Amino acid sequence: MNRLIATLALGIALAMAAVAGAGVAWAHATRVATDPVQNTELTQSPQKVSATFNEALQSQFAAMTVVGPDGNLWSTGDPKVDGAVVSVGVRPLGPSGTYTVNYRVTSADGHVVSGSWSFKLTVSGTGTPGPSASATSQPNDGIPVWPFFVAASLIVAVGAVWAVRRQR
Ligand SMILES: [Cu+2]
Repeated sequence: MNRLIATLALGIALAMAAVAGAGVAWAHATRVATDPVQNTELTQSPQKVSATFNEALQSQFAAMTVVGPDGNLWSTGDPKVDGAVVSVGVRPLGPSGTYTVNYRVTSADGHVVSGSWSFKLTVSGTGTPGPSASATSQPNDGIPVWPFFVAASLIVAVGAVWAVRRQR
């Protein structure tokens, strides 16, 4: 009886691990393009930045920020989702250097997709920044959930093996 329970537990653990793993690899939205293109060198501020995905995004819960070389926020307003494109407005930029766009969006399948890319401003602008980015939470600070599923599955599997051994 104990062996049956242990086998069942092991089966469930493996199934959970498979589902968690598959969820990562399956059909959530992948980024196919950005504007500006990654590592582009610009002499002028873009009016907005955008990322295009391979499928329509959910319009809720989108986050997108632009953080400058000074550590300040240079994005302005709320991010906008339009089909497969998420964008946010950009202030007139300030110091030359690397600006990083961080985003977090929700796929049609419910999975949260986050990431970032950077572009360079080669000529300093005269814009004034928003608040310090460290004072606000950045979109891709989010911790992916699936490692916890895998960890939980492993714990169950180890417990199952232990239960089987104990019987001998
Ligand atoms: Cu997905």
